[in-house]
Amino acid sequence: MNKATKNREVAAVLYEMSELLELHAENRFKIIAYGRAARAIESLKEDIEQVCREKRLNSIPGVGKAIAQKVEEYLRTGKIQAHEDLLKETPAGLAELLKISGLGPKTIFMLHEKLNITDLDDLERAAKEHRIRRLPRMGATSENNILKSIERYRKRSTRILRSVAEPIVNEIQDYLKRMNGIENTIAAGSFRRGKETVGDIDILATASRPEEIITAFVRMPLVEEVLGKGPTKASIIVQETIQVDLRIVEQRSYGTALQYFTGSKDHNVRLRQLSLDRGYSLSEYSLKHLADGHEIFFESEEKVYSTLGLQYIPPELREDAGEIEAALRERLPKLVELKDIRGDLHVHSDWSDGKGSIEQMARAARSLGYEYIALSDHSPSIGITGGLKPEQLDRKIEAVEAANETLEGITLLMGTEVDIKADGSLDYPDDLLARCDVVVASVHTGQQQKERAITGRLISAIENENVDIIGHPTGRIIGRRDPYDVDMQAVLEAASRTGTAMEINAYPNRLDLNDLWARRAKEIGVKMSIDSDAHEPAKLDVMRYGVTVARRGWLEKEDLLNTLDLQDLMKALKS
Ligand code: DGT
Ligand code: CA
Ligand code: CA
Ligand code: ZN
Repeated sequence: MNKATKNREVAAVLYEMSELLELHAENRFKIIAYGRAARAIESLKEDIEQVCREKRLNSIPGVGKAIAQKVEEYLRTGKIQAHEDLLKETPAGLAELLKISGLGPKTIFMLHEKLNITDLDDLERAAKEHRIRRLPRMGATSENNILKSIERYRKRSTRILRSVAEPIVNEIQDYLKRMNGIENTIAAGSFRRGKETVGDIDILATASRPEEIITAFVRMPLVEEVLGKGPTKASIIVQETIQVDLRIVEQRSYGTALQYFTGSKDHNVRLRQLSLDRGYSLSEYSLKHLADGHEIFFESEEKVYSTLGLQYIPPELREDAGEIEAALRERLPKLVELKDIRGDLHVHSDWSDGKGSIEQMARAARSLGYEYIALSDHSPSIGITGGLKPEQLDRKIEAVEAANETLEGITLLMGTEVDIKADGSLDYPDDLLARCDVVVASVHTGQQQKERAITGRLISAIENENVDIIGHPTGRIIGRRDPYDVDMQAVLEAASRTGTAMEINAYPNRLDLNDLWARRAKEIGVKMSIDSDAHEPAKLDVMRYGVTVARRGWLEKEDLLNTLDLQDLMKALKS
């Protein structure tokens, strides 16, 4: 980050404080003071950190003692307590309205007072119902502008699936790697941390002549708009709404820069605090001795962590969720890896709604190096998916056995994804379920049920001794459908009691259990299974997205069913 960026960052926080104060109808002078200080720091020619170090913040016109202290606090800790407090006191939806262009805090305050608007949806409804034009200083035009701004804001702020970002990252990486003078290039930010969705893509690179790389970057064929371009950084838009930031640093700073731009912000704030406690100031460029200003440079991220006395923290854990404490005590988990996965227990074939035959699915699984695969086709009650009628199940068992005899190098298991019906009963009788090697039970209808009903429904499935795994346990489809209104804690406790596994569905827009619930499940002793839910051979490889979720959930190989070898798996399924 160059000087101007740091100044702008500080200014942005002060601007936001001024706006929040105005939202709370605070003292006029205070509101104006924050606004003025923000403007002064934004246009300051000097580096704000330098000014702060030299204790000259007071000399900036418009920066009084109280604000100087807050700026100092921000530069030291990465946040301002008063700012955090203001945010806490503000309904989240209301603070978000500040980001709609053309809507100032004064207007938002009025909308809140007069129309009881507290979030984006309220605002949109009020505009559509023409309730805004009746307010003082508003009219039909302002109403229209508000609707347009909401639309633009929604487009800008939609997060994209990791699986959508991945091919873009790969294309850009391939492009950059072919350039002369490029040393390292890597996707940092939330993408590297493995989040299920990313806000934007952050590429970090090291290169001897950064300008040339920047120039080539903004001219890549996939670029649709250039948002900004400087000597060592640029931002572009691809695929209409997806922002990609590129930063180039010197090779000697690669370790600290990668650490910084990987985030998360909360993790970085904690790490910077820890550095201060140890007498260092950590930045994206170096680690500096506070005592004498001596700078240490790191080409590797591992060295940054070890110098601070920490075990190396994998990017997936960097959310300030206890990882720093664990790293201090060398208690980080040994996270599961894709190569630990020995099979897939939930795939569909053309016996139900899949596109591949049993043999095709099995061959694809074998080429991934799996030892086993369970063909878990649907049961009949979900009509559209062509579920297997009870009498067809026998024929499929025979087909799986036949394929097992002809195919070498992989074991096929007879599976089913049996529907959990609205009353909690299963779509096959127990004696049929008992004939399957693997029973995945999932909810596909009545997802709108009230919490008690849907929780009870999942628990009855868990309590059926034939059920091995609960499929996509929350039913959410990212960006499309919310999770069921389920008491997941109660569900996990039931699963822990009965030894039923929970699925981490690896399909890129499902990914449930999510990272947080996976971690909770582990804590209460529930095993999990990462399943692709593939409906065609080529989709088996979504497994990697599920493994990433598991890693973010702190899971180790031992927490999963499908890291077991066939023999141990069969034992686990029987018990
Ligand atoms: P996203 O894009 O919303 O999915 O999330 P991130 O984590 O990729 O966030 P982004 O793109 O705003 O910034 C990338 C990384 O840069 C972030 O993870 C940590 C670092 N970073 C950005 N802004 C700040 C900041 O104000 N303070 C600190 N300490 N780190 C920051
Ligand atoms: Ca990002
Ligand atoms: Ca970014
Ligand atoms: Zn399903």
